[in-house]
Amino acid sequence: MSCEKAYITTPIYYVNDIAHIGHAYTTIIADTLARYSRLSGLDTYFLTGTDEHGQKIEEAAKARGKSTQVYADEISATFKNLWDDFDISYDKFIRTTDADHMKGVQKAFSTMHKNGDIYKDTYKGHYCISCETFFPSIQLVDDEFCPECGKSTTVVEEESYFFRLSNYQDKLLQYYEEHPDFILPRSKRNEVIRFVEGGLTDLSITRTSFDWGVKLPEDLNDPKHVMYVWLDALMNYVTALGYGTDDANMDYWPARVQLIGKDILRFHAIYWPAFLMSLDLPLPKHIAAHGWWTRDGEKMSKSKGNVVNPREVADAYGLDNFRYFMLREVPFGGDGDFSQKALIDRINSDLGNDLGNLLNRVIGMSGKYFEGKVDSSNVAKYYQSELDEVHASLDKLEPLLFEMQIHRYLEELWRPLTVANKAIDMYQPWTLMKEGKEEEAMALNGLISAILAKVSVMLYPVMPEVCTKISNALHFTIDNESWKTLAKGTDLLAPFTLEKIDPLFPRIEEPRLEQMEPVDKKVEEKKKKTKVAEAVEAEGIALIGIDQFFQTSLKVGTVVQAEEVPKSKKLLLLQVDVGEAEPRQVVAGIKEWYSAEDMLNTQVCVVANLKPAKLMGLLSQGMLLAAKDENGLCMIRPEKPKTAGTPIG
Ligand code: ME8
Repeated sequence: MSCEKAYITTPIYYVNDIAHIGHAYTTIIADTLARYSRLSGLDTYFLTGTDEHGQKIEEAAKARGKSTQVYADEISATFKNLWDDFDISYDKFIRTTDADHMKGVQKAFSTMHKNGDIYKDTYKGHYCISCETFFPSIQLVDDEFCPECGKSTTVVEEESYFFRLSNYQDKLLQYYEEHPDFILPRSKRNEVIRFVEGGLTDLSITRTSFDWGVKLPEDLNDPKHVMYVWLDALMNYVTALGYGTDDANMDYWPARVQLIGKDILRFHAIYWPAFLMSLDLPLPKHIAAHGWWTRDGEKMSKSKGNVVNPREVADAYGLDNFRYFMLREVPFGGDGDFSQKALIDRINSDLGNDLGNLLNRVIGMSGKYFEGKVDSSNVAKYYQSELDEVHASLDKLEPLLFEMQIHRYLEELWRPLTVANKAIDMYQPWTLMKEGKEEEAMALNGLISAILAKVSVMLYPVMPEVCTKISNALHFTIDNESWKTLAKGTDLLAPFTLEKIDPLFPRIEEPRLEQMEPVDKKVEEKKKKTKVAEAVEAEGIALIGIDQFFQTSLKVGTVVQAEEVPKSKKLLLLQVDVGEAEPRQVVAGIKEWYSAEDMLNTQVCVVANLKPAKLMGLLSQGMLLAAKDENGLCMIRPEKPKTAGTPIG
């Protein structure tokens, strides 16, 4: 009998630099899903790998004076080694420079071409090498800068093959409509739908101005073109299964979950399904987009040099602890901040106090009163209501995981631990023993051990090493059988003698990483400060480059309407003309110093590219510049009247 299949993928990572915790996060979530999937008896295939073509990689290699292939080999190996050291349970590590992959991509190109979805024309527009993305001029910031990363774009005018993405607009919208959980979390789905409804233009899918990419199929006889890196990269999800070569594992397709970061949602939720439709292949069940990790509140990126090295964190705090922290700390889809303090709090509190202590208590209890023996025969007789509560919680878990509510999964999984800790406090084994209620005390011992066993089966996908230690101590094995009987079923443990083990989560008092090192020497160089920089930084001001400054769009605005926000002591509701089709609504916390009347028809300076936020239920689409000292606050305004929308900088 063939068993149900589950194919789980991560994005393939660019080899322009080594891995940071963002990459580790995606991979750890995917690993958790793959482990759970195997545990629950699904025939699971887990893919990860590296994305090695494109202009960005060619330039990164050049900058290091290496041949592109040698450079790609080196960095790809650092990803693979990291995942191996992290015991990531992938079934295949694909590289886009693999011959089979390249053959598969060519096959896909030919098929799309035969299906009438590819034509040749000229591309004229802007290209951001860092994002490997084309942008029409209208989307650029100040006619030049990339709207995604803020870097300067390159003007491209070259012959190109195009994919008829515009033909897929209606089909995609219909698909999103009919499959409301195709994009997870659902909040991200609306973003995609709005984008597609805004109109899709055909996609340039080949380049002629550089060489580092997959060539077109030979029958097209057009050797100066290489494929656009995103077409090449997205195809990895099926070429890894043998698409275009031997089809060996294509029965794993469509994927159950394709895990990505929110930065690449558009590629996966629009281009990828359109390519698949063109190839007559089914679409994945879920595209799941997680949020962004920052470090101590700052955006973390390879180019900024403030990346957190996952290996350092895992070495200092333990790999399983790091895995637990990442999955528990942030609701899936939301952004998270990495700080050692938050990590230490999670380890000491959730892991040490709730889980570790429980194991210590049961080891202590059985050692002191029963020579280490645990017998569950009478658990139901004394503690049925506790068992019912535990089983009710466990029953809720599985859907949470595959709906990508992993933080909720862990939250719910902690309830049985609370039941166990409460039971000890309430029934007090030492009192039971004093009162001669030995059978009841042993049953309590059995209850706590069973709860620990059940929790460790379900926690295993997140913390495999720790849970294996717990299961060894409790004399059972975590596998599909125990998943069925202990975690999904109501079985208890067979009688056993508890092994004493060292505490799993010794308390952490101090941060273990003095200063987290940047991951790259180049970054180290960048950090060497000039005298001026030192003086400025001594004032507690972090230096930024001009390109970072230009990421902020500042504009002159005219306040065309102003009113008080009811029930608010601080807020005014302003409509500010910043030279766009409609005025922007800005909620400003200035009422202590300015009345609505004071503000009306005056000019202000507006931060115009802030993400909209809600204040007291009102949408605010910008921020006003102001200065505040002990004498109060004043607005920063242009010295002379300026046309609304005039850029500042
Ligand atoms: O985009 N926080 O590769 P990439 C959370 N090659 N996740 C982060 C992160 C952060 N600060 N930084 C990176 C590419 N990630 C393409 C993908 S797939 C066909 C091609 C994670 O090396 C996140 O999952 O830039 C993001 O989507 C991925 O790394 C991008 O890695």
